[in-house]
Amino acid sequence: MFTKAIVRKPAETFINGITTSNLGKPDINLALRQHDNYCEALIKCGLDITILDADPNFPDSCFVEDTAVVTKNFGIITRPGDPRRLGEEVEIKKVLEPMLKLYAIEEPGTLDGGDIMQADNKFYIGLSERTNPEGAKQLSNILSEHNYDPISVKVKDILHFKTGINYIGENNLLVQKRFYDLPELANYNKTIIAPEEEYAANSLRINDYVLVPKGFPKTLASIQKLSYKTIELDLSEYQKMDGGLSCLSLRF
Ligand code: CIR
Repeated sequence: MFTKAIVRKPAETFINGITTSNLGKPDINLALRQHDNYCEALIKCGLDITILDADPNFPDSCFVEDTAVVTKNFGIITRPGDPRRLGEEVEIKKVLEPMLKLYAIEEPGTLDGGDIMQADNKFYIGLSERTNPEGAKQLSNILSEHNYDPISVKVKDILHFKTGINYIGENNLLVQKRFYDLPELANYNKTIIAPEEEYAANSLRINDYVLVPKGFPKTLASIQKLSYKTIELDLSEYQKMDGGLSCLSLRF
Protein backbone atom coordinates (compact mmCIF):
# COMPACT_ATOMS: atom_id res chain seq x y z
CA MET A 1 0.00 0.00 0.00
CA PHE A 2 1.20 3.48 -0.83
CA THR A 3 0.35 6.23 1.64
CA LYS A 4 2.20 9.28 0.33
CA ALA A 5 3.02 11.03 -2.91
CA ILE A 6 5.08 14.02 -3.99
CA VAL A 7 4.01 16.00 -7.04
CA ARG A 8 5.16 19.29 -8.52
CA LYS A 9 3.08 21.73 -10.51
CA PRO A 10 4.20 22.55 -14.05
CA ALA A 11 5.71 26.04 -14.47
CA GLU A 12 4.82 28.54 -17.18
CA THR A 13 8.15 27.52 -18.80
CA PHE A 14 6.75 23.96 -19.23
CA ILE A 15 6.35 24.60 -22.97
CA ASN A 16 10.17 24.91 -23.24
CA GLY A 17 10.84 21.43 -21.84
CA ILE A 18 12.42 18.50 -23.65
CA THR A 19 10.25 16.67 -26.15
CA THR A 20 10.43 14.41 -29.18
CA SER A 21 6.68 13.92 -29.62
CA ASN A 22 5.81 16.37 -32.42
CA LEU A 23 2.38 16.87 -30.88
CA GLY A 24 2.68 20.65 -30.63
CA LYS A 25 3.14 23.02 -27.69
CA PRO A 26 1.22 22.30 -24.51
CA ASP A 27 -1.38 24.72 -23.15
CA ILE A 28 -0.19 25.54 -19.63
CA ASN A 29 -3.67 26.33 -18.29
CA LEU A 30 -4.99 22.99 -19.50
CA ALA A 31 -1.85 21.30 -18.12
CA LEU A 32 -2.58 22.86 -14.72
CA ARG A 33 -6.19 21.62 -14.79
CA GLN A 34 -5.02 18.15 -15.76
CA HIS A 35 -2.53 18.30 -12.89
CA ASP A 36 -5.32 19.19 -10.44
CA ASN A 37 -7.31 16.17 -11.66
CA TYR A 38 -4.24 13.97 -11.29
CA CYS A 39 -3.82 15.15 -7.67
CA GLU A 40 -7.49 14.45 -6.97
CA ALA A 41 -7.07 10.92 -8.31
CA LEU A 42 -4.10 10.32 -6.01
CA ILE A 43 -6.21 11.46 -3.07
CA LYS A 44 -9.02 9.13 -4.16
CA CYS A 45 -6.45 6.30 -4.11
CA GLY A 46 -5.82 7.13 -0.45
CA LEU A 47 -2.57 9.10 -0.68
CA ASP A 48 -1.45 12.09 1.35
CA ILE A 49 0.07 14.34 -1.26
CA THR A 50 2.73 17.01 -1.00
CA ILE A 51 2.31 19.50 -3.84
CA LEU A 52 5.51 21.41 -4.60
CA ASP A 53 5.43 24.84 -6.18
CA ALA A 54 6.37 25.10 -9.82
CA ASP A 55 10.00 25.94 -10.57
CA PRO A 56 10.29 27.98 -13.77
CA ASN A 57 14.06 27.34 -13.88
CA PHE A 58 13.33 23.70 -14.71
CA PRO A 59 10.69 23.31 -17.45
CA ASP A 60 10.53 19.52 -16.93
CA SER A 61 10.43 19.58 -13.14
CA CYS A 62 6.78 18.46 -12.88
CA PHE A 63 8.10 15.02 -13.93
CA VAL A 64 9.27 14.32 -10.37
CA GLU A 65 9.50 10.56 -10.85
CA ASP A 66 12.82 10.99 -12.63
CA THR A 67 14.52 12.64 -9.63
CA ALA A 68 14.25 9.81 -7.09
CA VAL A 69 13.59 6.11 -6.61
CA VAL A 70 11.57 5.58 -3.45
CA THR A 71 10.41 2.74 -1.24
CA LYS A 72 8.61 2.84 2.10
CA ASN A 73 11.87 2.92 4.06
CA PHE A 74 14.48 4.60 1.90
CA GLY A 75 15.02 6.60 -1.24
CA ILE A 76 17.73 7.23 -3.80
CA ILE A 77 18.15 10.71 -5.20
CA THR A 78 19.02 10.34 -8.87
CA ARG A 79 21.40 12.21 -11.17
CA PRO A 80 19.15 12.97 -14.15
CA GLY A 81 20.61 11.83 -17.45
CA ASP A 82 19.82 14.92 -19.52
CA PRO A 83 22.04 17.84 -18.41
CA ARG A 84 19.08 20.22 -18.80
CA ARG A 85 17.39 18.43 -15.90
CA LEU A 86 20.41 18.26 -13.57
CA GLY A 87 19.53 20.21 -10.44
CA GLU A 88 15.82 19.26 -10.27
CA GLU A 89 16.78 16.66 -7.69
CA VAL A 90 18.00 19.28 -5.16
CA GLU A 91 14.50 20.34 -4.09
CA ILE A 92 13.28 16.73 -4.04
CA LYS A 93 16.11 15.79 -1.71
CA LYS A 94 15.04 18.55 0.70
CA VAL A 95 11.46 17.31 0.68
CA LEU A 96 12.29 13.62 1.11
CA GLU A 97 15.01 14.05 3.72
CA PRO A 98 12.68 14.30 6.73
CA MET A 99 10.66 11.29 5.51
CA LEU A 100 13.15 8.65 4.31
CA LYS A 101 16.72 7.46 4.70
CA LEU A 102 18.37 8.77 1.54
CA TYR A 103 21.15 7.68 -0.78
CA ALA A 104 22.31 9.38 -3.98
CA ILE A 105 23.53 8.42 -7.43
CA GLU A 106 26.95 9.98 -7.87
CA GLU A 107 28.96 11.19 -10.86
CA PRO A 108 29.70 9.68 -13.38
CA GLY A 109 26.49 7.75 -12.80
CA THR A 110 23.28 9.01 -14.39
CA LEU A 111 19.82 7.65 -13.76
CA ASP A 112 16.22 8.72 -14.39
CA GLY A 113 13.48 7.28 -12.19
CA GLY A 114 11.40 6.66 -15.33
CA ASP A 115 13.80 3.81 -16.13
CA ILE A 116 13.12 2.00 -12.87
CA MET A 117 10.21 -0.43 -12.60
CA GLN A 118 9.50 -2.14 -9.31
CA ALA A 119 7.66 -5.46 -9.44
CA ASP A 120 7.26 -6.71 -5.87
CA ASN A 121 10.78 -7.59 -4.69
CA LYS A 122 12.41 -6.99 -8.07
CA PHE A 123 13.62 -3.70 -9.52
CA TYR A 124 14.10 -3.63 -13.29
CA ILE A 125 16.61 -0.96 -14.32
CA GLY A 126 16.42 0.24 -17.91
CA LEU A 127 19.77 1.12 -19.46
CA SER A 128 18.71 3.98 -21.69
CA GLU A 129 20.10 7.23 -23.03
CA ARG A 130 19.33 8.68 -19.58
CA THR A 131 20.47 5.83 -17.31
CA ASN A 132 24.06 4.69 -17.77
CA PRO A 133 25.68 1.43 -16.57
CA GLU A 134 27.43 3.25 -13.72
CA GLY A 135 24.13 4.72 -12.47
CA ALA A 136 22.54 1.28 -12.73
CA LYS A 137 25.43 -0.28 -10.81
CA GLN A 138 25.18 2.25 -7.97
CA LEU A 139 21.43 1.74 -7.72
CA SER A 140 21.79 -2.06 -7.82
CA ASN A 141 24.26 -1.98 -4.93
CA ILE A 142 21.92 0.08 -2.77
CA LEU A 143 18.90 -2.09 -3.60
CA SER A 144 20.82 -5.31 -2.94
CA GLU A 145 21.84 -4.03 0.50
CA HIS A 146 18.12 -3.79 1.22
CA ASN A 147 17.41 -7.31 -0.06
CA TYR A 148 15.76 -6.27 -3.31
CA ASP A 149 16.65 -8.00 -6.54
CA PRO A 150 17.98 -5.55 -9.21
CA ILE A 151 17.85 -6.62 -12.88
CA SER A 152 19.25 -4.47 -15.70
CA VAL A 153 17.61 -4.46 -19.14
CA LYS A 154 18.58 -2.65 -22.34
CA VAL A 155 16.24 0.11 -23.56
CA LYS A 156 16.46 1.42 -27.14
CA ASP A 157 14.41 3.79 -29.30
CA ILE A 158 12.23 4.95 -26.43
CA LEU A 159 12.71 7.58 -23.71
CA HIS A 160 12.46 5.49 -20.55
CA PHE A 161 11.86 1.84 -19.75
CA LYS A 162 8.51 2.66 -18.16
CA THR A 163 7.40 4.58 -21.23
CA GLY A 164 6.87 1.11 -22.67
CA ILE A 165 6.00 -1.13 -19.75
CA ASN A 166 4.37 -1.10 -16.34
CA TYR A 167 3.79 -3.55 -13.55
CA ILE A 168 0.27 -3.32 -12.16
CA GLY A 169 0.51 -6.01 -9.49
CA GLU A 170 -0.61 -9.66 -9.18
CA ASN A 171 2.09 -10.67 -11.67
CA ASN A 172 0.47 -8.52 -14.42
CA LEU A 173 2.54 -6.44 -16.80
CA LEU A 174 1.33 -4.00 -19.44
CA VAL A 175 3.87 -4.15 -22.26
CA GLN A 176 4.50 -2.58 -25.60
CA LYS A 177 5.45 -5.12 -28.26
CA ARG A 178 9.12 -4.07 -28.09
CA PHE A 179 9.46 -5.54 -24.57
CA TYR A 180 7.19 -8.54 -24.99
CA ASP A 181 9.94 -11.09 -25.55
CA LEU A 182 12.46 -9.89 -22.98
CA PRO A 183 13.70 -13.11 -21.33
CA GLU A 184 13.85 -11.33 -17.95
CA LEU A 185 10.04 -10.95 -18.12
CA ALA A 186 9.22 -14.51 -19.12
CA ASN A 187 7.31 -15.36 -15.94
CA TYR A 188 4.77 -12.53 -15.99
CA ASN A 189 1.23 -12.44 -17.28
CA LYS A 190 1.66 -9.89 -20.08
CA THR A 191 -1.02 -7.69 -21.62
CA ILE A 192 0.24 -6.41 -24.92
CA ILE A 193 -0.61 -2.80 -25.70
CA ALA A 194 -2.17 -2.16 -29.13
CA PRO A 195 0.27 -0.30 -31.42
CA GLU A 196 -2.09 2.70 -31.70
CA GLU A 197 -2.34 2.90 -27.90
CA GLU A 198 1.34 2.75 -26.95
CA TYR A 199 1.13 5.76 -24.64
CA ALA A 200 -1.21 3.79 -22.36
CA ALA A 201 1.57 1.31 -21.45
CA ASN A 202 2.36 3.93 -18.82
CA SER A 203 -0.74 3.22 -16.76
CA LEU A 204 -0.20 3.29 -13.03
CA ARG A 205 -1.36 1.04 -10.20
CA ILE A 206 -1.99 2.84 -6.93
CA ASN A 207 -3.60 0.81 -4.15
CA ASP A 208 -7.12 -0.22 -5.27
CA TYR A 209 -7.02 1.52 -8.65
CA VAL A 210 -5.18 1.56 -11.93
CA LEU A 211 -4.88 5.06 -13.38
CA VAL A 212 -5.16 4.94 -17.17
CA PRO A 213 -4.60 7.80 -19.62
CA LYS A 214 -7.86 8.89 -21.25
CA GLY A 215 -8.46 7.99 -24.87
CA PHE A 216 -7.11 4.41 -24.99
CA PRO A 217 -10.20 2.21 -24.92
CA LYS A 218 -8.53 -1.11 -25.75
CA THR A 219 -6.03 -0.76 -22.92
CA LEU A 220 -8.75 0.39 -20.53
CA ALA A 221 -10.86 -2.67 -21.38
CA SER A 222 -7.89 -5.04 -20.96
CA ILE A 223 -7.12 -3.63 -17.52
CA GLN A 224 -10.77 -3.85 -16.45
CA LYS A 225 -10.88 -7.42 -17.72
CA LEU A 226 -8.13 -8.21 -15.22
CA SER A 227 -10.65 -7.05 -12.56
CA TYR A 228 -8.99 -3.76 -11.68
CA LYS A 229 -10.93 -0.63 -10.82
CA THR A 230 -9.78 2.16 -13.10
CA ILE A 231 -9.61 5.95 -13.13
CA GLU A 232 -9.16 7.63 -16.50
CA LEU A 233 -7.17 10.84 -16.65
CA ASP A 234 -6.66 13.20 -19.56
CA LEU A 235 -2.93 13.84 -19.89
CA SER A 236 -2.82 15.32 -23.38
CA GLU A 237 -0.57 18.24 -22.39
CA TYR A 238 1.98 15.97 -20.67
CA GLN A 239 2.01 13.56 -23.59
CA LYS A 240 3.14 16.51 -25.74
CA MET A 241 6.22 16.71 -23.49
CA ASP A 242 6.92 12.93 -23.52
CA GLY A 243 5.60 12.50 -19.97
CA GLY A 244 3.12 9.93 -18.70
CA LEU A 245 1.11 9.08 -15.62
CA SER A 246 3.92 7.61 -13.57
CA CYS A 247 6.31 10.50 -14.26
CA LEU A 248 4.11 13.00 -12.46
CA SER A 249 4.54 11.62 -8.95
CA LEU A 250 6.74 9.81 -6.47
CA ARG A 251 4.72 7.26 -4.50
CA PHE A 252 5.71 5.45 -1.32
C1 CIR B 1 12.06 14.57 -20.43
O1 CIR B 1 12.36 14.41 -21.62
O2 CIR B 1 12.87 14.36 -19.54
C2 CIR B 1 10.68 15.07 -20.09
N1 CIR B 1 10.20 15.95 -21.11
C3 CIR B 1 9.73 13.91 -19.92
C4 CIR B 1 10.07 13.04 -18.76
C5 CIR B 1 9.11 11.93 -18.57
N2 CIR B 1 9.41 11.19 -17.41
C6 CIR B 1 9.20 9.88 -17.28
O3 CIR B 1 8.85 9.20 -18.23
N3 CIR B 1 9.47 9.33 -16.09
